[in-house]
Amino acid sequence: MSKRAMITGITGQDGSYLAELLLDEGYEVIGVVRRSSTVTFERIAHIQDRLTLVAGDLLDEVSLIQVLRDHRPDEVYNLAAQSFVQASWSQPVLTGETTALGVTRILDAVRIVDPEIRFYQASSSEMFGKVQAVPQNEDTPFYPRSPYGVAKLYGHWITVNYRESYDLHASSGILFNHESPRRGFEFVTRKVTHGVARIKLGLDVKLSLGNLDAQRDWGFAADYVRAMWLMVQQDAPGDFVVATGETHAVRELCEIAFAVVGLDYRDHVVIDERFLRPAEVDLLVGDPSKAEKVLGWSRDVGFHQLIEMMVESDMDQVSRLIG
Ligand code: NAP
Ligand code: F7E
Repeated sequence: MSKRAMITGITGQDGSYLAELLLDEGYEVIGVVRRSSTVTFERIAHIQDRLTLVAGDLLDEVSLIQVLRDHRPDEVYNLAAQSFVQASWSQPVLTGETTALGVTRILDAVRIVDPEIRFYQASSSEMFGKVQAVPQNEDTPFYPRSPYGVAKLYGHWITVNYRESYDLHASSGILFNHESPRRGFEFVTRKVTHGVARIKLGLDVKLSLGNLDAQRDWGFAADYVRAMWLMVQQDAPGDFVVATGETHAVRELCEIAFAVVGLDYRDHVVIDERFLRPAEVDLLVGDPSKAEKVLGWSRDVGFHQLIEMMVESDMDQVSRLIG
């Protein structure tokens, strides 16, 4: 009999890649989607007829209990969140309700409906924030620097706590930044690759950005969802850093992305203070040794290849738009 997995956040970047992976592995996939006035299924349109989509919201525990009762999954992947760091300063309470307390709601729903369900929590390198060691691994102390980072830290510890309190098979993936052609437009990689395409195709001249000196460990989303699945397949649950082990500045991202289409970023990028953050995370670089050793995980796509892939995809997309 095929296994059944439930994904919250299935309409997001990671949800769409994870759904593809689980379908390929022969799972029946249930996607939890929140009600909105317009449909947000763009990223899963190509697989929608193979998914079961059900209504639920991380703000409403009863809805989560109901979908678990109705569909009785073997595995739950909690990817839903208010995931944009910058927005977490303008909506700190909503971010806390969704990204922090939402984790308790879904964990509690699992505990009530069937504590045998295996659980994955989407934790984040933003929990390291003002980093206390370089590179960061599972033992590095946390120091979050945004309401989002603080909320994710709560989500991480409540997952550990439910594992220890109720013996749940609950794992937490501490994932560093991961990107793809399906990344939201407000995140810096996609903002840059989409901006490059619009400039190259004559729709824009300038691209406004914030801090070009920030450094991130950027990987490819499709590689990272494989690590999520591997965590849930282990005999014992645990916490795992998933990263490339390399770090690059936003400036370098710009250099590479503009160069893909033969442009120099210095002719187009302007600094706009609106994109600076009240508190910045200056440097992130992860040590994925534990994931490599225990899960047998490794990444296929490197930074340069990732940015090229995103620029090429945005060139296609913007070209189609202008006909
Ligand atoms: P994303 O593209 O922003 O997707 C977020 C998903 O959460 C969307 O499907 C969204 O639904 C859903 N959602 C938001 N609020 C909800 C609510 N109240 N109830 C139910 N669903 C809700 O994020 P992502 O990049 O795929 O990231 C997936 C997860 O990994 C997130 O938890 C994120 O914080 C975490 N993470 C991401 C990264 C990264 O670099 N991408 C790194 C570490 C951790 P709508 O479509 O309706 O908005
Ligand atoms: O910013 C700088 C910005 O918004 C990266 C989320 O998936 O990864 C993501 O969080 C860096 C920051 O991602 C602009 O200041 C400069 O230093 O792409 P980002 P993030 O904040 O690292 C973590 C792991 C998550 O968990 C989150 O969910 O780029 N930056 N100029 C800019 N950033 C943006 N967005 N826009 C700019 O114009």
